[in-house]
Amino acid sequence: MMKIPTVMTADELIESAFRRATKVQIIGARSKIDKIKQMDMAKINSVSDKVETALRGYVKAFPSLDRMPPFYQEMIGLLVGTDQLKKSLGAVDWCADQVNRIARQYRTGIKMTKVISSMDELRAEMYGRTASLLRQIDKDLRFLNKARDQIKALPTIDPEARTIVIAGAPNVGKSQLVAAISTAKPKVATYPFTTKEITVGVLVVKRVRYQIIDTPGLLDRPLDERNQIERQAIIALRHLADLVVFLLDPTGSCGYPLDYQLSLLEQIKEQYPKSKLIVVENKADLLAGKGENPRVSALTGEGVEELVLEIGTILAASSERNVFSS
Ligand SMILES: Nc1nc2c(ncn2[C@@H]2O[C@H](COP(=O)(O)OP(=O)(O)OP(=O)(O)O)[C@@H](O)[C@H]2O)c(=O)[nH]1
Ligand SMILES: [Mg+2]
Repeated sequence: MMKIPTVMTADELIESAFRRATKVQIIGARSKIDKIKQMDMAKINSVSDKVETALRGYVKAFPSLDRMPPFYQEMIGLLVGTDQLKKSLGAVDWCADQVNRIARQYRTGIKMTKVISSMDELRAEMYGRTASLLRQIDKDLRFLNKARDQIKALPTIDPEARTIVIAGAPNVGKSQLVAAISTAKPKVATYPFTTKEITVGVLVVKRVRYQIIDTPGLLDRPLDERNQIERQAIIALRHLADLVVFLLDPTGSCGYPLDYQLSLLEQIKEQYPKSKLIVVENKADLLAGKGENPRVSALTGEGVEELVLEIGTILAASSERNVFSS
């Protein structure tokens, strides 16, 4: 969703900066000693420029969390870790300052000396110190590169579109339903915890475009016991839902008895009392008679069209928007 460049490791940066410096050329030196002096200074500039530009570029490329919509703030906090992110960005910034500082120091040193061998020695020393500074922040650079991949993989949420969040216990057919009614193609499988992250699809009802979100299955347990996968569903419920469709599997073939699912439903209703919520029973193809709530079969398509129309009606009637609110 955001454009962040690949973050190089310390060794990659060192290699690339030193390689670039070998290409430095000096034209029009007045003497041999002048040429060497200029050459060593230019190499130092080249190395420090390259390193500083790369490091400052990383710091700038990472989105500033405070200015992000709360959904992204929480997702990055959950998946990446806000404290470590801030620490690592701080370390990278610090390193850029240090490289700049020692480059200045060694340029002055070279300027002052008249001995050819000390010029080369000073330049080599500057290289060594730069490399060791970079190695000091190698852990941070690697962390940032991983963070970059995680941030890039976050779903793109349209802040303008009304949003439906499909929630429920594991294996009840949430992904099957989202696949049946929207452009999303989440994985559907016979076992629980198939969905490990949020998937976004688009659903058009009466020419209005809605966003629909498939979430990982939730267990009936308190928030502080929820794992990282479940917490993504909670974050979607908290920040994105204009309408929650709570899906039940009354057959229990999902592996969780109906009572268990109803207890989870009560918890969700209590925690998000402001969200509009409808309860839908899935797997109608396996059920006889009528249920307490509207029934669908995400598998055969039975009742699905009615559900979609109902969703459209509810969302069209509500003027309030929830997207990106906290
Ligand atoms: N018979 C029947 N099976 C269904 C129906 N909907 C889903 N299933 C099956 O139920 C199983 C679970 O479906 P998923 O869509 O992966 O369930 P989920 O709720 O997304 O599961 P998690 O992502 O693990 O939480 C799959 O084997 C589906 O084919 C339905 O209406 N009828
Ligand atoms: Mg799923």
